[in-house]
Amino acid sequence: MIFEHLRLDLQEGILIVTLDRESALNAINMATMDSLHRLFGQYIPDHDEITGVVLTGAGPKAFAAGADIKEFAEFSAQEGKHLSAKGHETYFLIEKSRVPVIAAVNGYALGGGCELAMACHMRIAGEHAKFGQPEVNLGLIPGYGGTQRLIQYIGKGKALELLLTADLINAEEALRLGLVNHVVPSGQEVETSRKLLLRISEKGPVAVRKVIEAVNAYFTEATDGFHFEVESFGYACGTQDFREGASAFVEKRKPQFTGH
Ligand code: DAK
Repeated sequence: MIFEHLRLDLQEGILIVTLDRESALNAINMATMDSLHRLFGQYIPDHDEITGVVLTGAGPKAFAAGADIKEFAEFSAQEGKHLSAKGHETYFLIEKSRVPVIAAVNGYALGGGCELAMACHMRIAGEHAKFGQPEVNLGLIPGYGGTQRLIQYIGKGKALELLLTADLINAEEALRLGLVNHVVPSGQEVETSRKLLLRISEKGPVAVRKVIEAVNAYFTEATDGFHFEVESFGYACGTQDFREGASAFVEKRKPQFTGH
């Protein structure tokens, strides 16, 4: 499968995905969106050897400086709506991925780029990273979930402030607000993310998947997250992974999970 504008590198089960349009600060054009859609919709689900994904941007300046302004500048209302729906679909595929996805934010994460980072399960920021939703500067609103996910991380008041002023925040402020999980020295974003995912890859794969699903359930309209947790707990109790995890504890050894 060919993924335009993406570079892939599989290391010890962790897939490093690099947005590869450095000359445009990795701005997300339609081809990139299509690649992300196929990657998370088909490729990753079809490859069981992938236990985690790191998403980052090429070069030292940007994770992604937004949707590609040059491409969407001439869009009609109908085209805009269509593209927004496609973006939502893609970002939901990331959020619902069976394996954890970490955004390694190595610079600007603006507009559609910030929205992409927010669709990931966790964010590790380099110390020079900058975050923002500057759409109102262009007479637009976020079109890839920014109005919804920013609230989930930083709360309504602060989200409204950032969305309405288009102000950018630095990595430390993003950490303070709860938008990112950790801030690391520039250049160490990917390695820190990879190590975190390697630790998670030692856990029971079914449990990891069910935790992601249960946390997502909290934010899914008409889904009772507590009920979902009860069902998922029961499911996990019936797995070989749980037998193995419990036996390994009793026998004082490391568990060998199979994901069944
Ligand atoms: N799109 C296209 N090209 C971009 C870009 C972007 N978002 N951001 C940067 N570039 C390009 C620049 O045009 C420049 O290209 P050349 O002129 O060299 O050809 C190159 O990347 C380097 O950028 P700069 O020369 O500007 O670099 P600086 O270091 O001086 O400034 C900057 C860095 C990040 C502050 C600046 O590039 C900047 O302000 N960029 C734009 C940030 C921004 O406003 N991003 C867009 C947010 S709005 C939609 C759904 C979603 C969205 C839109 C529509 N639909 C469903 C239709 C989302 C919209 C957004 O993301």
